[in-house]
Amino acid sequence: MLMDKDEFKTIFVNNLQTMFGKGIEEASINNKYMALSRVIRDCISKNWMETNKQYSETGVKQVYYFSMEFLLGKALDMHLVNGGVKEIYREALEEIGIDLEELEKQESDPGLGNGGLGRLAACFMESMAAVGIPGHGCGIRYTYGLFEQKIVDHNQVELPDNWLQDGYAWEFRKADKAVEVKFGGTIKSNQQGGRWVFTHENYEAVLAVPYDVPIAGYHNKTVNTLRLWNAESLHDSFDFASFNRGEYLEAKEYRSSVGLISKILYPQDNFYEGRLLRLKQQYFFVSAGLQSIIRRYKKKHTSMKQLSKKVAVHINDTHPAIAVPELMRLLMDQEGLSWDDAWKITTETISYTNHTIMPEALETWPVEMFKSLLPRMYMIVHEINERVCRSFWDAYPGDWERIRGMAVIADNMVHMARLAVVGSHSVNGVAQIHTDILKEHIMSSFHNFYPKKFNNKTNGITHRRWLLKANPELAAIITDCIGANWITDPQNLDEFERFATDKVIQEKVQKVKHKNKKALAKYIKEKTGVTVDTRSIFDVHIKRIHSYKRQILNIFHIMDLYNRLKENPSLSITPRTFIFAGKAAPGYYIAKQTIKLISVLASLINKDKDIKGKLKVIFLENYSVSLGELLFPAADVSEQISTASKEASGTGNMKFMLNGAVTIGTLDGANVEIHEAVGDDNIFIFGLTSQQVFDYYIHGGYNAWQLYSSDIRLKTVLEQLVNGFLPYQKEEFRPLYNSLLADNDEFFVLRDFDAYAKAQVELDKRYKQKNKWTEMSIHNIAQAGIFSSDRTICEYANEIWHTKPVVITKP
Ligand code: GFP
Repeated sequence: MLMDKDEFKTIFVNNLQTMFGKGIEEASINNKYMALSRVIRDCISKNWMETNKQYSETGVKQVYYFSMEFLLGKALDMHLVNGGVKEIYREALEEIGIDLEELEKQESDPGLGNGGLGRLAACFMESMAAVGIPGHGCGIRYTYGLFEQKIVDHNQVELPDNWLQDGYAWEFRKADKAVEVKFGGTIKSNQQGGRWVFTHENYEAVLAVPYDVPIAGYHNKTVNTLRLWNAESLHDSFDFASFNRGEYLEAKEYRSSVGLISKILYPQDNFYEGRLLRLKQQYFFVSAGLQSIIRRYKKKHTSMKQLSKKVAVHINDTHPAIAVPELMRLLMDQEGLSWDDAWKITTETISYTNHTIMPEALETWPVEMFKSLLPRMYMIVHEINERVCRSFWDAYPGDWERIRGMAVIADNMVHMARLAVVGSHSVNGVAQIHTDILKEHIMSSFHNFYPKKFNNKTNGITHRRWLLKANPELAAIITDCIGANWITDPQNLDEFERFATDKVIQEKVQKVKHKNKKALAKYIKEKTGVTVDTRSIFDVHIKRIHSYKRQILNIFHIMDLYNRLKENPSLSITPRTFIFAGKAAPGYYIAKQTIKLISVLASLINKDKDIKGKLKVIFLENYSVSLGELLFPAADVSEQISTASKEASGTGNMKFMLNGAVTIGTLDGANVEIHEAVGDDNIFIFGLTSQQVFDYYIHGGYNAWQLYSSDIRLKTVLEQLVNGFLPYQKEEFRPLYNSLLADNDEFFVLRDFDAYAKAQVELDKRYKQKNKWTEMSIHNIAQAGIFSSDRTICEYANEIWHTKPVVITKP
């Protein structure tokens, strides 16, 4: 990075001239943003080339992280922070009359992901570069990211997220590295010289063009690559041949269907919708990614046999599981290897992370669809299935039921999770409890058959984005107390523990929290018109809207609190601001109703003078990485209240903790490990355990009606959904009401209500002791080090990928 202010200014001004033919006075804010990005881009490019050169020269093993989603967040500020130039550039720009923050606002926030899974991939990319792991991402360059959410008349409305509209400053189109991906057609096989040769005929070919995004490390010279593939027509933008044949219309149709492949991100999380286009997207980027990996590998190696020593391919959930047969195809059909050799290399190269146990998220494709879109893939999957089923049979002779539950093709469906398990050498869950559930329940047969494959890698978050960048003043306090080592060695954050009872530090931490709350309050005022009390508890529930995440439980607690305040306006509670944000999948009815309920409730409560401002409810629209960066630092309370066993890990819980918010949560996902890290005194745990939840599912015995009838608070709140109490159409929330009563409350909202309400009372009590609360807050910050994705990434590198960090030396 350029460290000299004057040099920086000269180059910046020069960029304005060469890029836009303008001087500072005429240039628009966007011009200035682009010119600044260019300064950074150019500096990074040198390190980027050098990184690739050194990777290639040292022959170190490369990791490729395949993911349908990378929820990156804005890049400019991150580059400035990681490059250590933020203050220098801010000052330099100020001297020429430019406000850095205004420029930063110009950047679009690439929403190429739905939630946790995509954000995890982005944190991993940042950590790999920071730690020096030679790790690259492989994904899709969606023209439209996750929809933009607006709330209109209490309803979620989805608008297209046209994030590429003004260009994306951080991508490099590499047209010369494009590859072809083939769909449909037929496969002809014949024997040549004693081996089978497969020819693909009458296929539809699509051009996959890579756009590379540099991922720079922290204060080092490593720049890794995130390669995003764009689908393009193989023909020129105008297909003269078809035009001359009078087939212009068809040619146009072809181009638009090709473009569709990388057009839009499916807005589903934890839910699988068997769309052909989705399967097309999966094969598209997986095939393109693997082809490019093999091409690069072959530059240095003549035999494919070393592939797994030089390359690790990691599949983020089952979405890229088609990598298993595709790598087999490339090794056999293209490189001429035998089945056995190809299978050995494939399984040694690929590893897989499972992210959910929700049955509705499990991907299975109808055989007919799979076969006609990907005929060669089907042949290979079929053969894989035959072979693995034979070995299952040897292990469990006669146990048809078990084998049916393990077969890759069963009941006329291709089961992607099973394909991922059999075709990889490592299967990991994302928190200890989740891995245990996989081993003992969901994948117990596989665990029994392949005990060594299963392992746990508890998720993590990059503390550089989520603390150093998002909450610089808290970061500065920490650095003043314990030095700056924690930025590269986050486990050192535990040295901050010593300051938990230090009154001076407590006061500083309180001041920063209050400042962050004020910034959020300002944003809330701008966006919703509601004034919130910055001395109230900021109780924050931000994540995708999903029944298992139980936003409804939180809402019921708010409704009950409101009822109690109406009854007794002098009820002694600490004023609370309940803040929600999150998107609902467009076709997920109950999730959309949940948003509507929050919004309606907010309109009722926020203007009710009787409760003297003790309660406010806020729904912030369009939750994104950028909004998260404003919310986490301002939160007092972190709501992590999913039904135990359902949330594989959660990562928002870690971001809150790192910013000093105290968790109220169930023993689910990584909450269990957060609880272990901070101890009983620094967290509010309540509700059913996952064992109890399983027991209810297996043995029955849960009766929502009984609870409804015996708990007057619940009865009142539930009735209020349907008796006209809410200022909305009376029958609107009947389906929600029914899901809790007629359908017996699948996610145990009523069952956990009492425990939750009690935990909230305890929390309120504790918040009143200001210094005690801050002490808890500091404990949380100090124990957050193990939840850094630097730790997670090192575990993946050591235990799954078997690769080591490389120090990139001077360019
Ligand atoms: C999924 C799981 C989360 C987990 C993330 C990352 O998140 O519990 O933390 O993956 O492993 F549900 P979503 O993509 O569904 O948000």
